[in-house]
Formats: sequence, C-alpha cells, structure tokens
Amino acid sequence: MHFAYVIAGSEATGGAGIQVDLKTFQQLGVYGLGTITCIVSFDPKADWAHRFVPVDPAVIADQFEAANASQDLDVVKVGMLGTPATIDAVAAALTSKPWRHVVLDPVLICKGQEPGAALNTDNALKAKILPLATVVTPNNFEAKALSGLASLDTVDDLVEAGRRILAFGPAAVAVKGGIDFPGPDAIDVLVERSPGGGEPLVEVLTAPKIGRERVSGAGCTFAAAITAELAKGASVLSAVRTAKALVTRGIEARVAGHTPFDTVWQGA
Ligand code: PXL
Repeated sequence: MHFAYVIAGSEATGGAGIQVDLKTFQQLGVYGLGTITCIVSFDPKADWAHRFVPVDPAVIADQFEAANASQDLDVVKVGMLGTPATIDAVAAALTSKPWRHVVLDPVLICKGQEPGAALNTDNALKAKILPLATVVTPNNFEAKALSGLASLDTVDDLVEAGRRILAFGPAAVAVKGGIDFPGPDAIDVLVERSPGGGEPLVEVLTAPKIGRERVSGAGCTFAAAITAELAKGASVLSAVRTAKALVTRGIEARVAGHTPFDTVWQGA
C-alpha cells in the first residue's frame, strides 16, 4: 500500500481543497491522509462569497502528529494555508522530519480575502514554505506573483517563470498556463533542476482547452495527482504527465452544481 498525505483547507462544496485531494488520491489507488488548515464555506446567500475560518495552530500540530504516528509518510501535498500563523505551524511540522517529496500548490489570494491580509500570507508562504517544497505547481496568477514577471503570454514566459521560481529552492516547478493563457491549448511547463547542475530540464505539456470557463478543483486535482504518483514511486516528469491526463479527463467529465463553476470529477 502506498500512502499520500495532504495538508490543506476544507472547501465545503467538495469542489476544491482537501476533499478534492483525498478523492484524487483514491482515484489513483493510494491511501490518503489529511490535515485540515482552514475551513472555507462559500456563502450561497451572497453570491458564493468566501467565508474563511483558520484552524487553531495547536490543532494543526495535533492532526500532523496523529497522521504521522499512524503511518510512515514521506510524500506530502501542501494546499491552502490561509494565515501567517498557519504557515508557521505547517513550516514547523514539515521541518520536524525528512520528506522524499513536498508538493506545494501555492494557493495565494482566494476570492473574498482582504488583499492586505493576503499579502502577509503570500510573503510568509514564499519565505517559509516554498524553500521546503520539492515540486511547486503555480497557476498563471501565482507564477506571476512568485516570479515577478508582469505577464505570461508565451511558452518562453512560462519557462522563465519556472526558472525564477526554481531559484527559491524547489527541485521542480510545473507552471500551469491554464484558461488565461492565449491560444487554443492548455499548456503546462515543467522546469526541473538538472541533476548535473547544468541548465534546467524543460518539458512542455499540451492538451486542447476544454471550453472557455474556469473549472473548480483543477489545480487541486493536478497537485494531488502528482503527489499520489510520487508516493507510488514515479519520477516527477511521469507524475506530472499522469496528473495532466487525469485533470483533462476530469474536466471533460466535469460536474455541474448550483455553484458559479463546474467542478472536476475525480472518477473519470
Ligand atoms: O482552488 C484553491 C482552493 C484551495 N483550497 C481551498 C479552497 C480553494 C478555493 O476556493 O477553498 C480550501
């Protein structure tokens, strides 16, 4: 049995966050364990505005202790953290033991959060969690924020963003062009540190865009699938390829609800 662990937020509609991570782990045949960092409940009475409650850092530490005492975990995904205090708690937990892989989905500002509060959180994430990651999966917006590039309009821009984020310490960066990237294709670029210390290895992954609407949970599913594949022993490149194929299938089979966005189906 392979085990994959996730530290992330709960999203009450089941379309993002730890619910998606655990479903993805199951889809890929790994046993999932999770630690909840915060609780997000969109408000259907207020246009699905963001309601956010952080979990007490001591309770995050308790969950981490229980999960890691129950199994020998060496591959972890980190999703939404949400506050500087949560980031401190998660950084302390992550540095308490060695990991084979730390996959970071660098969830930055979430709809409805105060930009001022989010800036502290973004800076803390960059300073304290990013250097612990081995694989980082920024979307278009996050890649701009982390790399400092103003726009990502070409594949070369995606590669340059990945190279800049690599400089913060991770071994690999998978930059997701996503729906905002120009053109008919959903393009992801994997930039990996070269084992020999030379130029980074670059792999461009392409699939036709499916529709023009954002689908909830695609980023969570992608990072969780990479995590599950790494837990099974796959290489980073193979894990990213499997994750992209799985997300593509999951978007094709997306699930509609009363929410503003459809969500990925982790059963396709
Ligand atoms: O999709 C990013 C995301 C991750 N985790 C949680 C979320 C969201 C977006 O809403 O709520 C808990």
